[in-house]
Formats: sequence, structure tokens, C-alpha cells
Amino acid sequence: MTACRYLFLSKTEVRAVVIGKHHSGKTSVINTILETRTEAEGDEDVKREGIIDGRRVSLVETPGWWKTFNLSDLSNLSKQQLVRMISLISPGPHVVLIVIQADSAFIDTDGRFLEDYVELLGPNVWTHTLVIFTRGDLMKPEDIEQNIQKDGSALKRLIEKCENKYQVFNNSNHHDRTQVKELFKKIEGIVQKNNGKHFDIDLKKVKEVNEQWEEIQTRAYSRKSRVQEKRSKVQEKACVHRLEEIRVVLLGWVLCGKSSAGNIILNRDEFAIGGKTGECTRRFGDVDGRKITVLDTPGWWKYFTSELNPDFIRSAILGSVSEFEKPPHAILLVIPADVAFLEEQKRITEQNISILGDDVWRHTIVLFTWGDRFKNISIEQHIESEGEALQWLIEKCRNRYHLFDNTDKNNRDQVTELLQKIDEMAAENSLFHLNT
Ligand SMILES: Nc1nc2c(ncn2[C@@H]2O[C@H](COP(=O)(O)OP(=O)(O)O)[C@@H](O)[C@H]2O)c(=O)[nH]1
Ligand SMILES: [Mg+2]
Repeated sequence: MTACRYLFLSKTEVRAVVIGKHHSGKTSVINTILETRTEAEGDEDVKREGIIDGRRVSLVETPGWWKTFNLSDLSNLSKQQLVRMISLISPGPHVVLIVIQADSAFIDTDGRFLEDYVELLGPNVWTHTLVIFTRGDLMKPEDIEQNIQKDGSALKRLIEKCENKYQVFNNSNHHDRTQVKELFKKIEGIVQKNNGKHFDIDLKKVKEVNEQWEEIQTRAYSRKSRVQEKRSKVQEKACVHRLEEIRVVLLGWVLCGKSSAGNIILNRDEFAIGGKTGECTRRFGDVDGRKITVLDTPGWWKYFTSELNPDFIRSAILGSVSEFEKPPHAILLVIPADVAFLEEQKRITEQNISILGDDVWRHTIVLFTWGDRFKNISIEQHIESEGEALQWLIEKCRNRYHLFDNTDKNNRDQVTELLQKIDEMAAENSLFHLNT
């Protein structure tokens, strides 16, 4: 095929996949290219098409990620979603558009994570990549250039990996077609350089992931049914009483969302968010006409085994139960729902929780946070796709779990339902006694 023929191809059809962190501007980039408007990011509308200067353009938006330091922190579900989205533009994209905010810091960890993430598509993907800097209106072109040229910087390394292909976008003016024309010129260059060939999706991997996904759906459905069945049985047989007074303890690693969950339960900002505290804090409130006591704890380090934790953490865990005049009704083991939960976290969580003795599990509910990240998927799908470590934990808590969106202060139903689950658990058990 001649170069001319490749050029012709890229002028008739372009398939692209758009990758980037959450809020990097992926949806806006697609809006700018297609000169349309949709607000939702990462929602159902993942594949969008249009005709640009006579060529058919298909764009697939991938789900994105939040601030994550390591690829191993990314949940299985997020990795699976990426492969499933990419397969929407079979047989493969001509170009992979990597979206980065021009005015945000891009440090080494961001660079390393991004490289690993892009390579989930396959090691040969780099010849098809191009970086789009969004929010170009907020940065001077020479400042962007300077950031890219900074010796040893993560951005320089990334741009070099992308063979120096990038384009600056101003999405606030999506009628500016010059930026889109420039982008397509660069895409034509990529298609030519790859001899007209698109990036080949690993179809075997896609098939595998799709099959896994089918299984996950079935297992998630079955777990949900089991939970509902068990709850109905408990309600029928165990004479569930509405507890007028409930005492709960929040346990979990640092920054998992304990204090935020405490505030949601009490419907007031009682606990400091994002801070490091060395002590337990007890706060009270009236929720649905019940007297609630919440004990917030400092939390352990996510990657440190319990021997490496400072003494005060062990004391705080022990104190979390003994500090009450009466034993707590529930231990809420807080776990962020949008990150990986690996064997290492299982081991560390088990070590820390077991400080309270073996009986603790009978009184524990896993409280998942970051429910706001679960728009089109269920928590059961996450549990089933994440793997054995998380499933072990859920089973250890006798299939008791609950999902909170700590950003939605108006959603009181999530609290009412948690309290009902505590009523049910109490009906199953006697109160928890410290037995170490
Ligand atoms: N988007 C989102 N952010 C959350 C959620 N829960 C907690 N956060 C954020 O996570 C960070 C740590 O939360 P915090 O409650 O202080 O964690 P703690 O160390 O376990 O008490 C804060 O920046 C919170 O705003 C949640 O459900 N959704
Ligand atoms: Mg806290």
C-alpha cells in the first residue's frame, strides 16, 4: 500500500479510544471533537460517533481512575472495564488519546501509573498514542512547552514514549475547529506511520474478560439473592428488635473513609476528615429516633503488618471496644470499594481485627465507602470480580456488607438500612465481649 492510500484511509475513518484520570476532561475532549455536549463522564454513552471533515469518527471513552499510586491498587473491575470498553471499537483503535490536565502537577507516580495503565492494552500500543492537554486556556503555550521539556520530568518521559505527539485543547471553546483540525493532522501522521494499521486488540484477552464478566454477573446476582434470603430468614425467625440505642466502632486503614462514614451516620460533621489522629473519638447523635454512639479510630497503615504499626494503633483498636461502658453492637470494618483488595490487605486486616479476638467477626459488618464511584455497577459485582481475598473477608463477616456514598449527605436511606442490618446482626448474636 502506498503512503497516499494510508492517508486516504485516515481521511475516511478514524477509531479512537480516550484514556485518562477522572476529571481529566475526557468527555469534554469528545464533545469538542464532535462539537456536541453531554455532561456525563464514564456513563453509558461510552461510544460516540460523528462525521468530521467527511471522515467517520468513532470515539470510545474509558472509565478512568482516581488518584492511584500503583497499578496493583486498581480494582480488577476497573481493569476489566477497560478491556470491555476497548472491545467496542473492534478490530482496534487507530489512535489512543491520553488526556491530561495541562494545569495539574504530573509527578513521577502519575507517570509510572499511566504508563502501566496504557500498557494494559498491550506493549505495542505506544506508536498509536497521542497526549491531549486539556484546560489549555488556563496555561500559556510556552509554560506547557516548558513543563514538557523539563529534564528528567515524568511528563517529558511520557511525551517521549508517545513519540512527541501531543495537542493542546481548550474545551471551553468547542467551536474552535483549529485545534480539532490540528489533532486530525497528527492522527493522520500516526496512521501513516503505522502503515494504515490500527492497534490490534488482543481478542483472546477480550474473549476471556467477557466470559469472566458473564460469570461475575451470575455470581453477583447469586450473592445478592443469598443476602436477601438470609435477611428475610433472620427477620422471620430471629425476632429482630429495633435497637433504641446503637454503639458502633469504625475500624479500617488510614484514609479509608472512617471519619466520613461517621459523619454520614450522625448526619453532622463531628469527625475531622482527612486528618491523622492518634486517638479514638466518641460522638453521639439521634438518628431515626435512636440514640447512636460512634467511635472513630485512628486506623492502621494499609501496607504495614500489625507488628510494624506503632503501639498506639494496637491500643486504639483494643480501646475501641473496652472504652465503652457497654460493649458495641457492631464493628464497622471500613473498606474503600473502588480499589484492589489483595492478599496483603487481607492479611493486614485480619491481623488488626483479630487483636479483638476471634469472636469479633460475628459482630463485624464490612462497610464499603466510595459508593459514588459505583454508578453502573453493583457492589456485588465488585466483590465477585475482585477475587478471593475480598470474598474471604465478606464470608468471614457472614456475608454482611453495606455500601456508603460518603459524598451524598442527603441520602439518609443508606444510614437507615445500615442500622437495620445492625438490628438483624444483633438478633443473630449476643453482644460482643472482649475476649483476647
Ligand atoms: N468520593 C468519595 N470520597 C470519600 C468517601 N469517603 C471518604 N472520602 C474522602 O477520603 C478522604 C479520607 O477520608 P476520611 O474519612 O478522613 O478517612 P479516615 O482516615 O479513614 O477517617 C477524604 O478526602 C474524604 O473526603 C466517599 O465515599 N467518596
Ligand atoms: Mg479519620
